[in-house]
Amino acid sequence: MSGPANKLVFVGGMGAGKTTAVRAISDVEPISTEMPLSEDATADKVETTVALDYSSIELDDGELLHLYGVPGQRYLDFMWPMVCEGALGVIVLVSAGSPDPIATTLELLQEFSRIAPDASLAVGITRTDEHPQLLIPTVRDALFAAGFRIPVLRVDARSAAQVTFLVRSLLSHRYADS
Ligand SMILES: Nc1nc2c(ncn2[C@@H]2O[C@H](COP(=O)(O)OP(=O)(O)O)[C@@H](O)[C@H]2O)c(=O)[nH]1
Ligand SMILES: [Mg+2]
Repeated sequence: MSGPANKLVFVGGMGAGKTTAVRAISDVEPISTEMPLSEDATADKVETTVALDYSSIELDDGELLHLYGVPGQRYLDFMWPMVCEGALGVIVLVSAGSPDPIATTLELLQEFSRIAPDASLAVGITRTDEHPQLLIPTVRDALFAAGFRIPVLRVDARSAAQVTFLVRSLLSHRYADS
């Protein structure tokens, strides 16, 4: 699969906010493959993504940025290399209410920096309004200590402005690096 070059991937566990984030910043109606949630009803929602979200946005220069949301669950990891091929960036979304947000984030960063070594990385911590106990500087320090010097931002996936800011942080970090 040789995907388009202007490609940005959101990855995260169930309820991290991938579908919501893609929808929030899309110019067009997103395509989401949702399936009814079965027994492991750990999330407070009736559907969860088992495959992909896809949409696109037009950047300031008129270029199209393809957006993908891919599940972070291990048993779906066969999708990761396919979705990441040619990606310029990977944004790890993690809910502040997930059991171990820092460990979850680190694990995904380690996986995706291996799968997509040329992609820039950024982290968005969602649902901090519901779970204010998770402090962003704590997350940032932990990731930094593990070698990830990347943008780490609080983001409400429902907010187009906040998701756009996160995307811009990744893009500007990318161009600052090179
Ligand atoms: N309160 C709150 N809800 C959020 C935030 N971000 C996402 N959500 C909600 O979290 C739920 C799960 O998001 P969803 O996009 O379906 O997660 P996905 O499984 O990663 O695709 C949705 O109801 C979102 O509206 C946030 O920052 N605060
Ligand atoms: Mg989803």
